[in-house]
Amino acid sequence: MKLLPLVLAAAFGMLSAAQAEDGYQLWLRYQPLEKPALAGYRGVGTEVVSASHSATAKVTADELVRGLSGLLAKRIAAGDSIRTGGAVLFGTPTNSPTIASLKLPLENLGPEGYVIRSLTVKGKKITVIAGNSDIGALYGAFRFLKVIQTRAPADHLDIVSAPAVKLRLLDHWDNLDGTIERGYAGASIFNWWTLPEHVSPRLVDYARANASIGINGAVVINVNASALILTRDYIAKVAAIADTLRPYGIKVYLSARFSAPIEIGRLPTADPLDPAVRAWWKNKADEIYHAIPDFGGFLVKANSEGQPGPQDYGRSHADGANMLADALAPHGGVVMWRAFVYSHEVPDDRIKQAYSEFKPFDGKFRDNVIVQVKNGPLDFQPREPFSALFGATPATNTGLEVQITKEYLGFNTHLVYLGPLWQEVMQSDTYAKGPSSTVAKVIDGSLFGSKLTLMAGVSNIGADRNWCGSIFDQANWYAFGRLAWDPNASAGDIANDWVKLTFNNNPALTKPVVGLMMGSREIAVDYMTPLGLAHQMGTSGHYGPGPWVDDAGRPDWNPVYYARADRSGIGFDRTATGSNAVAQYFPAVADKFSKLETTPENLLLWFHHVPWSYRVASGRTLWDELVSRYTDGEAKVHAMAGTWAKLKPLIDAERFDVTADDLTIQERDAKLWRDASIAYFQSVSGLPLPAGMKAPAHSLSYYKALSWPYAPGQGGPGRKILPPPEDDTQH
Ligand code: GCW
Repeated sequence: MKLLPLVLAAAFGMLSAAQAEDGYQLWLRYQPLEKPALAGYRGVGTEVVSASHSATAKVTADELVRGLSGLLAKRIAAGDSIRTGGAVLFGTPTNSPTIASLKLPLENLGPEGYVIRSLTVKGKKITVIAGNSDIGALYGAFRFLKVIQTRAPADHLDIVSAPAVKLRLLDHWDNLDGTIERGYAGASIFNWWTLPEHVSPRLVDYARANASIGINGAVVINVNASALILTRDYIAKVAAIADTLRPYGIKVYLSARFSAPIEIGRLPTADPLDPAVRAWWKNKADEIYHAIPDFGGFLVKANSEGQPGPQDYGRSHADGANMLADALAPHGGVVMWRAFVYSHEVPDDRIKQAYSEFKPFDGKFRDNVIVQVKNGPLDFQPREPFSALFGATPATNTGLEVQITKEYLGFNTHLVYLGPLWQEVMQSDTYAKGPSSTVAKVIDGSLFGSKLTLMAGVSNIGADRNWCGSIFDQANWYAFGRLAWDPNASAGDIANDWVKLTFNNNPALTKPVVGLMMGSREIAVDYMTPLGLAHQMGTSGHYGPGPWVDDAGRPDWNPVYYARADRSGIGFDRTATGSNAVAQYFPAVADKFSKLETTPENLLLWFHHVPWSYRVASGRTLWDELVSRYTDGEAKVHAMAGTWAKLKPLIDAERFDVTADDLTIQERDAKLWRDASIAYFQSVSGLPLPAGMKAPAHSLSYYKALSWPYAPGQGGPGRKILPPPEDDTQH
């Protein structure tokens, strides 16, 4: 008799979940509810019903069966008509006469929105999940499962939701050799070598996870792109990925190397105004769409960090983007053209360059081009102000790029939840059209009425069993999807959901864990780059402190370029007396950042060169404050580890232990950051440590001599590309 639960568990596909808590199942664990909670879901019933036979409807039914049978620990059947009371009916008004007859408020929800309603139809209690397309219903199904996973009431549901942003994309910086630039979770999940014949089943779970949070596109290779991806054999491989992701509403996109017409097309030039080049891209687009009819489009990094681009031929970013846009337009594809451009040949403050390059071209881009702007004007630092480009180009589609992988925030071993960082960006007020012109409104298109909207996140996914390199980094993937769906969502609510889905619903656990997450980003800022400092990381690998570095090959890659510390003070003067970057913001913002007194303290050294003796809000001198911030950061990581240790009885051993180990690494790193930074800045300021502050453990020369040649995430294409042989297929 004892066998029965085990047999049932196996039948419902729950066995693997019970066996290993290795993080593979992410937030889709569907563990059986506790007995008291189960009682609340009796009305959900035992049937999943749909009249649609599309591939998407099939995976929706599979997910509902999997989720409900796991959560409710009972047998759930899938069918095409309601037989008993207590069914879950999903579909669209077109494929379900029942849904059509209900006249649900679907008109303004677009192709991806959904309605979930608890109803009684012909005397039977049902939960209806309806969209205008099967994809909308799939999103609704995941939302419905979340209701039960988080133990929210499910008997009087009336949920209406639609995404605010059209393109919600993961940008993979995955290389064709399987490495990932800035990837800390193992090798790429795209196994180019065995594609297209073998598609890893893991890609199905990848698609499920993405669909569950509304992600609807993936750029599958690095922006530092290899042109090989555009060759016939690789297009076939990409097509196999596209076929796998399609039922989940996910389109594939490719990074396009601007010089591909030369490298694989045998043309002498890649000049965007050259007719042969234009024809080459047009043919290439036709070829791709022949293999992948719903191909999303191209992402381009051009004339940035050594990448080729239109400026190599004296042409503009608009010329380059529009050429590709024209090639894709007949097929409905888009071009995402990155604004992350800067050149060491330009003698201006690096953070001003994207704005200077793109602002003059406002209105010059085709409708199917979207300029993709990093959240801050520099490069995914622990804290930056929002990029001045948001709001500055009303006649240009403008999308937001954030980095989910934590290149500058402790890789995969530091517990840093990025929700608050992204929320801070979204809620920043650009003042483009007066107060309340938030970045969120630029991104969702409401500020300027843009139709093509985008939020892209640089993926943190790899082939590690837990996908992201740590359990808590899964929260960043999750939060990205949720914020792309709703840029005004609260980072705290998202964290709360994630903890419930990932661990359990016990408030003794959820409260402290959400607390850990919500405080974590500010703590990382303090031990790495407090008070508006930026880019103080070691060269290349970007691991660990390197505030003294002044030989990185280009001035604007050097930490000393950013901190500008000297005997008199520290910080980058970006006011009118300095680089005047403040002038790129709208007047209300520029005024605020121009004055020392009105600049938020957390951006002080970003905008001002401040004397060491300046008194900050705490009453301390700037020097004392800087030392205290580093010290606080380190102390708070120690406290985080203590909080986690107390949670041991509430978490499975596997996920508890690995996270505890990561926190030990984070403590070690925070101490290193604190000590090395203080040792260096003290050598510059010549000031004594504030009373009671412990001295760095080592001398400055010790810290300077440290190096981490094997810091992960430094893989790159770097291969010589030979054009493939001419197609000599014998028909
Ligand atoms: O953050 C920097 C990274 C590069 C990256 C670049 C970019 C893909 O250090 O590795 O290259 O930004 O965003 O293009």
